[in-house]
Amino acid sequence: MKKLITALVLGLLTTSAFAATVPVAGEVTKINAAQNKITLKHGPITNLDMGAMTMVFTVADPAMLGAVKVGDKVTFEADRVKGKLTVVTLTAAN
Ligand SMILES: [Cu+2]
Repeated sequence: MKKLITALVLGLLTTSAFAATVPVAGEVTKINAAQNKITLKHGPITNLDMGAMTMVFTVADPAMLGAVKVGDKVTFEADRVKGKLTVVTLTAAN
């Protein structure tokens, strides 16, 4: 029984809700400043259990959108914030 409980605790600790964000490579395909959103073609996001795809994210800070433009290669970190998939850091790759 003790082993089972330990396994359950370890299982909880390894779910994505507890995982730290990791840097991900992406490319900006669309910027929607009015809605505070950015579309990124991105590689796998391990902390969100997500494979490579193109999708829309909310940005944590509207100023992020002024620092990049469509076509830019970027490095970003994403997390689930208040139920929304959110870009929490964003930097142009070069
Ligand atoms: Cu995605």
